[in-house]
Amino acid sequence: MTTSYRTVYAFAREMHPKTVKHDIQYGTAGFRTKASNLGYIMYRMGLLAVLRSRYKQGIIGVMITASHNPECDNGVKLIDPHGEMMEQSWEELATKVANVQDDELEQTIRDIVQDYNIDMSIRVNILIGKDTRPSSPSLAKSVIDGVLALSGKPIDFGIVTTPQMHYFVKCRNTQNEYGVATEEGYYTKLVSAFKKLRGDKYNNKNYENRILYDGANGVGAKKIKYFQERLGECLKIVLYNDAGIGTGKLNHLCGADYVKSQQLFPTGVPSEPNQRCASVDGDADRIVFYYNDENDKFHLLDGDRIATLVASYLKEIVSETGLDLNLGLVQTAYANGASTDYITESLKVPVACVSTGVKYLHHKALEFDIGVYFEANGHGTVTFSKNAKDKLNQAAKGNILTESQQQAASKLLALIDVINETVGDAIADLLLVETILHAKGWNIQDWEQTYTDLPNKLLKVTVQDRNVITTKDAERQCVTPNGLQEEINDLVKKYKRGRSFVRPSGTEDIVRVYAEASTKEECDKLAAQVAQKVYDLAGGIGNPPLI
Ligand code: G16
Repeated sequence: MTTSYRTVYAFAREMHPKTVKHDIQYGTAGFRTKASNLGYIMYRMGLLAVLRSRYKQGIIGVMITASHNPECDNGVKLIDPHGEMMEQSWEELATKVANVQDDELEQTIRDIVQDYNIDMSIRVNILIGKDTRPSSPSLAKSVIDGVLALSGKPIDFGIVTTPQMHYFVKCRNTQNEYGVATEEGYYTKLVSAFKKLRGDKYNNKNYENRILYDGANGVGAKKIKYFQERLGECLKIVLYNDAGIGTGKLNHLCGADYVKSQQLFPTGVPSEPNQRCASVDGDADRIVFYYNDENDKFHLLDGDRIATLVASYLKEIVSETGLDLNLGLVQTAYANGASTDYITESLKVPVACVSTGVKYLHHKALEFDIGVYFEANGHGTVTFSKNAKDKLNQAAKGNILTESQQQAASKLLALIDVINETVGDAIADLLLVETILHAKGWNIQDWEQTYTDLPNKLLKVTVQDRNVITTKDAERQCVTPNGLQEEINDLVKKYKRGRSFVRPSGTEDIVRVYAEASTKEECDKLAAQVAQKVYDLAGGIGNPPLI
């Protein structure tokens, strides 16, 4: 044991010395910064993963990715045994382990072992995956060194999507009950369920089985090919932005984050009037849909749209089963006001609002039998409680229900298998949306017509220290700097259906500004004015935002 702890410092000093003086924070989805600053953080997260694994007595996952960030960045997401993001109570420990000096690392590890009463003799496996960034292989090596320094066993899954890693972790921890913990197992589970639901009729009414897919030049482009092979004519996925490894174009002018935040058609995808398109992000955990109409006007169907489509469909099937299952939807402050109105007033589904970050949405969703959660940026999934699954399994088998109720229960069970319940999964979500559109016989315009989005705008403001901005009420209110919220309130009052909030990003070194209002002009103006206030009161640097 002592030897093992010594290795911790020896490896740190010799191979992974701390290179950054300032503290690096655990953000919305783990540590994320310039890849060149991350070697020692990765090593230390390898150590932490082993501690967490021994503490939880389960398999832990480490995913190396900076998702939507530019290619020069990288990051790390830790995955808990249920396949969810690491529990928040350990984020503080992660920050501590990441930032202590090299010669304090050994003692920090000792303290954690003691405080959490961790049995260091337990054999543990740590699953490691990475995205296509050129920096990822060497960072994976650092994680592996961390795992080995505490005598854990690293299992390298190579280049995979983030949601695949979450899936593998859950499968391993459930002894493959959730699915087989291999890429093949993942493809087979999703594709078989999708094909079962689709049947022989590939098109239905207004629905046509062809979609243009923007792979963001990342792992989402690599992995969709396995689906194309397996789906064949059943769903024609036409792939664009598949530049492969190291081309320097990851997420550049394409991908889900670009399309959502710029509200623009991505580069590299041909504009065919009224054709349904989808973009995923750099680690394929987010997806947004869109099309250009015959006048070349861009139409976006983001995470709010996916949430409403999924919730309305689930509500229908649940009612067809006749079962008593409570369905709820979870959003963040970024959710378009019109979507929230539609969910509460038309769908009559309860809505909860939580802070940004899948970790918050996921936990809230677990409170329902069926919890649908989506961030407006396209990150989300559906969770099903054990109670819901038990009832559905019984209903599908038993004789207590009518035939149509039994069929609805079987359909819902198949739908569960199209969904990756562990985390937002762009490709699983694509299959889910395609299944629902097919079932409804809808094209993308039919989907869009369910309600009208309020014009909305996202801006970024660079400030000296983004932490001067603190928030409350699920990030809808700004607490500091003093006076900023009052200024925002005064501005919002001037606009019909105006709403705006600001928050520090947890993945980029910027402050995010969101605004919505009844017209595009007013919305753009409100966003720019709020951004200017942030610049003035929160220590803006560089060029002031344009009004
Ligand atoms: C991560 C999180 C998301 C969050 C996004 C942006 O996504 O998983 O929940 O919405 O960052 O966060 P922030 O506004 O704090 O920068 P991804 O896809 O980049 O991993």
